[in-house]
Amino acid sequence: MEQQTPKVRYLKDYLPSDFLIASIFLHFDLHDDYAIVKSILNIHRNEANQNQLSADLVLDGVGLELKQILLNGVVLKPEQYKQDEYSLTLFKPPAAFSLEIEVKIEPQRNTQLSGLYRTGQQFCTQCESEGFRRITYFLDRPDVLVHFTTTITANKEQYPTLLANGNLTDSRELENDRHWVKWEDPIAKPCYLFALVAGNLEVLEDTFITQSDRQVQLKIFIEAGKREQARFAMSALKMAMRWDEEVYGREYDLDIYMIVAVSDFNFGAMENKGLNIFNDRYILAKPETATDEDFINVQAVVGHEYFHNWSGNRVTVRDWFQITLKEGLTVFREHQFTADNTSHVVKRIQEVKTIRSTQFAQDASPMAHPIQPDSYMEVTNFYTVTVYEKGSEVIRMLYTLLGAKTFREAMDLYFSRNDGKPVTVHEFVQAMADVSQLDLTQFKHWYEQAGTPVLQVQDDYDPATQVYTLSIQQICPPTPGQSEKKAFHIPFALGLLDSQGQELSLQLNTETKPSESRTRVLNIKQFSETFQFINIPHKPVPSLLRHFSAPVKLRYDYSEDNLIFLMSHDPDAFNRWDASQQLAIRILLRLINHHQENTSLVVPENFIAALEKVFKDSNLDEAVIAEILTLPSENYLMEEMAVVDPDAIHWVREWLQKQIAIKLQKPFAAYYHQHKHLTPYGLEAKEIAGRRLKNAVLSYLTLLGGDEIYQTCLEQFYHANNMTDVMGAMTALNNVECEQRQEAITAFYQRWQNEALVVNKWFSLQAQSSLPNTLKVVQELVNHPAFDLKNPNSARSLLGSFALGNPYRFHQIDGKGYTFLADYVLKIDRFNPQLAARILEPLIHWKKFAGQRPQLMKEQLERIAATPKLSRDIYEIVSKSLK
Ligand code: B3K
Ligand code: ZN
Repeated sequence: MEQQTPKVRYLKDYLPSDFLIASIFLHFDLHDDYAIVKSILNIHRNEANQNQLSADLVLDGVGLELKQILLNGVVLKPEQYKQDEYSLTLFKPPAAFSLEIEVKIEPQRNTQLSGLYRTGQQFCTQCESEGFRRITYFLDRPDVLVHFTTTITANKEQYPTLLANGNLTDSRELENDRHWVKWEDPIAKPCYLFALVAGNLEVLEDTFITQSDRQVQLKIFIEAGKREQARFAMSALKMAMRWDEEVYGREYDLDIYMIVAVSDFNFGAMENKGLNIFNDRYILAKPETATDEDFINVQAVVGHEYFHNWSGNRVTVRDWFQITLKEGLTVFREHQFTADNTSHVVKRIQEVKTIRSTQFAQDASPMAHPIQPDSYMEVTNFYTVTVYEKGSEVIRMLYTLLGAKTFREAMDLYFSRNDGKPVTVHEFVQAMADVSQLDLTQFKHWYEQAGTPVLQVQDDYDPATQVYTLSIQQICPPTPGQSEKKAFHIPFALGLLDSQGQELSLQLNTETKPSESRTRVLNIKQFSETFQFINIPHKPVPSLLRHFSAPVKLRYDYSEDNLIFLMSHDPDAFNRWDASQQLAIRILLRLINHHQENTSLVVPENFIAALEKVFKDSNLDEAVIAEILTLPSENYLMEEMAVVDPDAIHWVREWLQKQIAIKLQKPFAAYYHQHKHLTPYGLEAKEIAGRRLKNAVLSYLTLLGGDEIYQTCLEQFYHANNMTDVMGAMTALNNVECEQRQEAITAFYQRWQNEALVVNKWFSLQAQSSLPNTLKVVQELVNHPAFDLKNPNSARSLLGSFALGNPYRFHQIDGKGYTFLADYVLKIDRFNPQLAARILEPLIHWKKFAGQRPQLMKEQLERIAATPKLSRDIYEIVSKSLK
């Protein structure tokens, strides 16, 4: 590779900053084609730092045009400092001093959406992780906490709304149609939490009374005309504020909380202190344009960013190796919040699906990393499903080990002990250990070791002694840089069922009496362990890894009969679903084998009969029924195969779906016709579940083909009073070549062409079709007038949906999908590396595929690697993938 190899940063090299900044006065002078940023920094040496390595002060800065620099009011001479592409070094400054810096930047040319940039007619910022250095010279690291005062001037007509963190303390009119505002943030923060917004925005306002009776002003800023669409987000915000008080005792600390929705944003949203900036897809929602899932996501992301105010902002991170300290914890809190407001079982099922279909894959890839990585080239590559979702699973395990009450006490201690400090995962685990008195030394391996442990379980029942023995082995596969693993501490939840499906009481041979709960958590700490349950009258059926009590792969040789038994009898609804998944996987893998060997496929009557029983079980939540009826995704199946054959996976999965549809046509049709009638749209869990099952059933029925059912889809499409049902009909039609599909696609665009977020659904749907011409369609859609490669939502809806959401067509054997993706990765890398890195992801798993695919994928990776001037983001992923 020709480019300069980016530097690798190591956790072990962490050193505190030699200098600290007590306060910054920041002034922004905004113009359409440039901005002047003046700052006054009050700097002093870090007395606490014994190392005192450098006498020089090195400030971070990228893409800045330095206009002026003064130390204690005196202009610096050229020999007193030096500048390079990434920094400004001051030679031997005094122990305490003020530094005045003036730089010029060009936000309108900032296409990577990091730092200060333009979106539509607005200015906004994104500083995490290292965006602040694109605004001015600074110590751009999270362990430097600073008091911010921000002033802004801009044209009054174009930018009537001027926002920054904290409280608005002053404002005035200026000459030449300009105005000036002053914002002061009373709470010291790292610069990654800085935010500024300027624009002509509408606002939705409300208030919240905190538990200690303080009034907080709430404001959500949106583009003109969209106020109504922010109401749901506002109610979600108030729910989140109340929930955090009730569940964690956490109260909001400032007098104002603002959210701004923008349409160009690299990810979901950002928790800037008092001024969240959101991707508008997680704010705007109305029934005609947002699906049930969209509504739930809005609630989740609004909650997530709000919860960061304590887990992330008040207690922040020492360095960027600690992302999971705030993200894993905040995802866990967000999941609890969503579960409390929807359904615990359904929410858990969805979390586990994400872990199994995407996180397990990452853990088995060349980019595998522990939730606390020990090195990186580009930190933005580490905002991953591992750091976030597996990070949340690790917190959940602590929650399981400590129990709700002790966990809450430990959280209280964590917050009070570390308030206002930048800390590491160590401080978090320490608070958990101190309160619970548990030894968590071994548990910490979850933070340090990558890879998905496999739990191999064997059992034995002795009728003579009535002892049931479980032998458990954990195997921890090697990952890049970690060939040997230490044993994990794994909480393993299980129940034992008798032949009627009743839960047996559980007593280990080491215990004097049975435990109260019928779900028992075993602590697995060795590579190999045995547990004996006594007084078990008959051979039980084990219900293992309940609620997915640890992010592991469970291997236990269930008979199909046992899985069917669990599917219909486990009192634990989550494990009913999980049994259906295990059985489906087993059947699908067997069918795939037969398909590859060209032997004829035998319909799994027992499985389909079990599905029918579940479908007719009136005691079960309809959303859980829908989940059980949904076969494991192609991505999850890919994870379960040693050599992945995407064609066989797709073909067999569809074949099995058809068999289910044939057998259950009658009850499905009856259900659909009973439930198709319009009712007013509502977001109660029951209403959402009803739509979910109705649309699942419609998809099955559509697989059977025929004009009549296609027409039924079209009717639902035209008559629906909400986007969930519109999309349900479109999804059902999406994989069949028929007039009705074409009609729906055309009509959908006609109707929604002015709503960018809805047009993205239209792109996404077409990109996910299994029809043979999908790649061609995607290649045409990139030239569609509504497609905007520079807008991350738009780019992801088409390119991401195709490459990540449509493995069958992306991995088509001629390799054209790979070339197409690589072309776009290179194109996007030139203007937005973070976006390019996300799109590149599917190519990194090249080694595990069947046929010529590995070779073809590798060629594209090599082509990317050989391209000059790659970003650090792409360089890191490509070079690690090719190792
Ligand atoms: N903390 C941000 C993510 C920042 C990503 C930077 N590349 C949003 C969140 O997780 O809440
Ligand atoms: Zn977060």
